[in-house]
Amino acid sequence: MFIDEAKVELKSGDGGHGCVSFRREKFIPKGGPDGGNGGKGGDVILVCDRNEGDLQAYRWQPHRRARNGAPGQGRQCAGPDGDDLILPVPPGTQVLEEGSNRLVAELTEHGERVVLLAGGKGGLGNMNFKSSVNQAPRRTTPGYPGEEGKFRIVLKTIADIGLVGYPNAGKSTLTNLLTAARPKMAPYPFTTLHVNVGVIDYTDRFDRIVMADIPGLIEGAHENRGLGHQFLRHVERCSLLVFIIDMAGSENREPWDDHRILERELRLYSPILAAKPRIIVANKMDLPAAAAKLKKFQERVKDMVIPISCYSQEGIQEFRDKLWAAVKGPVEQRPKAPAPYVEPAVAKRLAKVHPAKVVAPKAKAAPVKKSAVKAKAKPAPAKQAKVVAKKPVAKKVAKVIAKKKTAKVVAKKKAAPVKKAASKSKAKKK
Ligand SMILES: Nc1nc2c(ncn2[C@@H]2O[C@H](COP(=O)(O)OP(=O)(O)OP(=O)(O)O)[C@@H](O)[C@H]2O)c(=O)[nH]1
Ligand SMILES: [Mg+2]
Repeated sequence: MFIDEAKVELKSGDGGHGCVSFRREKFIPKGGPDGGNGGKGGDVILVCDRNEGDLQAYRWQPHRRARNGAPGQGRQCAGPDGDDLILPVPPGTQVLEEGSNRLVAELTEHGERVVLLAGGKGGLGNMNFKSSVNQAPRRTTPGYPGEEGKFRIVLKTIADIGLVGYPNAGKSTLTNLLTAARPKMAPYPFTTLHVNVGVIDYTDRFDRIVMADIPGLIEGAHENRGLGHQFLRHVERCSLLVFIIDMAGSENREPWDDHRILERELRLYSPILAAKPRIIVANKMDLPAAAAKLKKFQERVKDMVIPISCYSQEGIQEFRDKLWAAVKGPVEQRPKAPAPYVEPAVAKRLAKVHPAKVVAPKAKAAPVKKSAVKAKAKPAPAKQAKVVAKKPVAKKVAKVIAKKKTAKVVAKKKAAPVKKAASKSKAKKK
């Protein structure tokens, strides 16, 4: 049985008490205090060990404690320290405080050590308290108590890619084909009951990709239907998700419905997991119904789709290459994280409040554009206003100019009779 979660109660060792003792020897009267210190209590230490497969040991033996330090002894002898409690855990283990669910420790690398609970310090023997004024002290200090706590230990498998799909989609068959792992495969749902980790060897590239095959997801897994969705924690650390979809659409399901439901279940488990980049593997392409459905499926889905068949091994080499490019290749070649999902109802409401911020679907894009156009059109009245404001000025100026012109004309007209009169007087003189 594979156990990936366990509750434990741990306690580090108490420190040993200090000792009261006096030196008693022939010919040495009043030898003085020689009580030694107590030993330190043992620590509780977690050690990451790649040879550990799961947390079974903790499920069956949840109460563990380190040894106490021994009390001090006469002749200035300190008590021995208590042995540490070494707890080996598989890579990817998280330790959470029970109740608060605070992450206390996380071990990912082989050989990593974490002191979870420190042992209590030993007490002081009476030899520490001698002085010129107190030459026979009977004083000691007790050992400090060790720490204790209740923890939840959770294993989150470390893998580069995680296979996500409906039961019977062919996840275990693909793992068998590409890696040396041998998960059980059978034509009935929920064959796989726990995570299986396999390694895809790229000997030509001197590289490898670790793949996690997890149990199948079904609609309502977030409500504990099927095997629930807790095992998705094993793909939480993956850098890429690989959706395996049965393209032949067995059990009266359509591949695009499977894809939609898988996406939804991921979102309901964790939005962080749903935001991971993904590629889609269209499996069972050897079956007759698959080719027609693949076309329809590709029209509906934006992510990269790789058609394969685990039976005929069609597309397997291409899948291996694309997988390597997506996980280890240049950053530009890797699939990008999907755009954050917004529920249609929420998108509608948000569009009303923040029209510019919501990326509305195509049909709704028009009102945003209109508003944008309106927003652009708004400054126009201001310009008009300027023009309007300018007009009266222009009119006034025009009036003033007109007045000046008329005045000049009048002046000229008035001046003309003077000239005529002058010419008349000149004629009279002649
Ligand atoms: N025709 C055909 N059948 C396939 C192909 N791949 C897998 N199968 C069959 O599909 C069935 C289910 O395969 P599994 O690998 O056990 O599926 P799974 O996704 O691991 O299923 P669970 O462990 O139940 O979640 C088996 O009978 C396989 O032989 C394929 O490419 N073509
Ligand atoms: Mg399986």
